[in-house]
Amino acid sequence: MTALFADWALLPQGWCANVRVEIDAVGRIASVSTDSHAQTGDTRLANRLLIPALSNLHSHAFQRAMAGHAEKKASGEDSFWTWREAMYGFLGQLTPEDVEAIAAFAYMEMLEAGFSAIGEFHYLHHRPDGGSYDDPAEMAQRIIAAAQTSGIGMTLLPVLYAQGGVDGRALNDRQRRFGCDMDRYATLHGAIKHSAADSVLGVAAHSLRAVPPAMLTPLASDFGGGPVHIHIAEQVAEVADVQAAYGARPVAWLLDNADVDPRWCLVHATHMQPEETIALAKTRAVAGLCPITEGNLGDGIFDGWRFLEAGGRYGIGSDSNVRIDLTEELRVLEYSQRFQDRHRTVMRRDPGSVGQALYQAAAQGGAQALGRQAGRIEPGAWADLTALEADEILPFVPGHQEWLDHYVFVAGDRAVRTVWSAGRMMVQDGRHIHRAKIAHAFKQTVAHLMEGGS
Ligand code: NGQ
Ligand code: ZN
Repeated sequence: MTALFADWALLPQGWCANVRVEIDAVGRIASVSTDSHAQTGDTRLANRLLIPALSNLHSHAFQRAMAGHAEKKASGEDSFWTWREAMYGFLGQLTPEDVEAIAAFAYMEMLEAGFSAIGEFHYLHHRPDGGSYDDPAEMAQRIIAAAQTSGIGMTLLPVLYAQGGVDGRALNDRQRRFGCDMDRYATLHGAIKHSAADSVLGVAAHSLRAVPPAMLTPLASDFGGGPVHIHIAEQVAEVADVQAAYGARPVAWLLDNADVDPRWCLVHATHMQPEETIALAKTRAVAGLCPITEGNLGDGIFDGWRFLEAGGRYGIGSDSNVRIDLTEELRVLEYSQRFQDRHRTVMRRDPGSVGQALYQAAAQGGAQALGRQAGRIEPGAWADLTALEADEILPFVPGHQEWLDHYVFVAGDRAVRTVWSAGRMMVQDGRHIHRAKIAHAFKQTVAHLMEGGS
């Protein structure tokens, strides 16, 4: 048993003083006491604010290595769909070794940003020609290995990708690395299950474009009771495609044709009619918002206020990993609402700190989406914790307690000092404890990818 002692900690009931958190041998919180005293051997978190670390609910780790390489203007109109072509071109050359090095680097940056767990929406399964690796779960093993190297908590979401569009067209050459029919998917999922003991294992449908209706129910019901994720309504063109093919918009169609419940996470619930927004909120499923990527790709803006009013749950994901910045995700979420609604303080219903409302909603929604007991500092939860530097949260006035507004809106990620995932202290003084090694491997990987002419 180890114990942390913090002057201030954000507990489910609010900010509490002199908090002692005991962590057991497997990394769960054993006890939390307030108005307590430090004991000999406790780790004293002097001048720190202890908060639950966040679960990042959506990532394609490999895309980290193309960050900054798709921002050049070419002739013609650039869109999500032209970006996707660039992304396909990039992933075509990736080997399992490349994926492992890139993912470890992305996960390291996530930990440094204050994310203690990741939901990897993993679809890069096969060889470039579409054939299986000798171990069909080779790529998934690399993702798991990267999580272990970095120390981040993993929820692995092997993705079913079966067709090239809502009309049932075949995968194109560049999509072959993703493709599975139901049998191949079952083999893959079974192989992953054997090696993912430390991870939460869920399922994912890539999108309504890539998974035909008949496969959705077996996908959600035949692979255990873990999380179910799907890209749902990111682009207006996909909304129009689904509407034309199935007679309803993606969110409305899904709610009518699948048992959407709290296991589900609808990633990019961007384009919804008011009725869809309200109906989604009522399912208690999580809306997976990826504000930085959604801005980067020109997706559109989520209907935050209506969703919140209806009691909706959400979390945040770093998706394309073009920039890994936890507080920027929350700021872009709130600011996109302000741009859209021409109001302020949108993402909170009752009076109080907006930063805290954003942070706590994302902590709880993220943990729910990852099937991870986390997001709150309470006994039984994983010790997923972040210690912020109080001197970065200026003006730090005890008793004022709008500290997360200063963290989210003003200081940003630089306030993060120490991060634990399941009790493992992976970030100290703002830097990952294995940064040099992981960064070196990433740099070499990127160098050889550039030589390869991407
Ligand atoms: C993905 N990313 O699977 O990586 C997608 C692009 C698609 C985002 N949607 C490909 N942000 O949706 O077809
Ligand atoms: Zn995605």
